[in-house]
Amino acid sequence: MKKFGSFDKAMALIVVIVFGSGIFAGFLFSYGPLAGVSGASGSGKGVYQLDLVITTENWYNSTIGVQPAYFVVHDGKLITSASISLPANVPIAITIVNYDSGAAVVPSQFANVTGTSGGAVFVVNNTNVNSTGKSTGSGTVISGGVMMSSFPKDNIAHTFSVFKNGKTILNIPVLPSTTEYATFVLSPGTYHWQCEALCGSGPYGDAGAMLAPGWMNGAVIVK
Ligand SMILES: [Cu+2]
Repeated sequence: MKKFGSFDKAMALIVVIVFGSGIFAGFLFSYGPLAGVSGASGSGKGVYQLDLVITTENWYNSTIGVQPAYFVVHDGKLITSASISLPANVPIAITIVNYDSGAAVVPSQFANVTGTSGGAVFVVNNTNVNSTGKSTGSGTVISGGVMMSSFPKDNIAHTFSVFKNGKTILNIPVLPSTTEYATFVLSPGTYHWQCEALCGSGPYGDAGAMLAPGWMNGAVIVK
């Protein structure tokens, strides 16, 4: 075991542990990056980390070409999001890394956050230079990061929306080219997740990925 003699090294280690393990999202319990970083060593206990990545250049078929898709990060790999298993009654810290720079049409009720702690999402700075918000000037341009509970409905790329018996349990709108953090808790059961932004193919954007499990919808099994 290596000993860390200096404060700097200890802090560096903490930063590596916090960011490297994905526990960073746990800071949402205390609603602020500073509070979270200082309390991160304890806040990871009992928190389940769900890391999702949205990429755009995924080959769908020869008619449609490429489509966007959600993936789950598991053991350092991207795996299908067709069925997401989560523990029941445990805080789920979700991280959504969105590489999609374009916005899609979203019904207005899905522009608001539902079901997260504090009814909000922590949104971190646009990650692509050419993202919609920056290139048009009409979108949401975030300096650093900010807590958001309602989003501009014309500047949402995707949503991570979870339903049970037709009821919206969770709704996280995802801005173009951002990373978002939130926490939520689910009771046992079988849920359905769906992106509510019309990000697929066809004249209305409601085909292709929107209809395909593991692309823009799937099951959420909570037990
Ligand atoms: Cu989508």
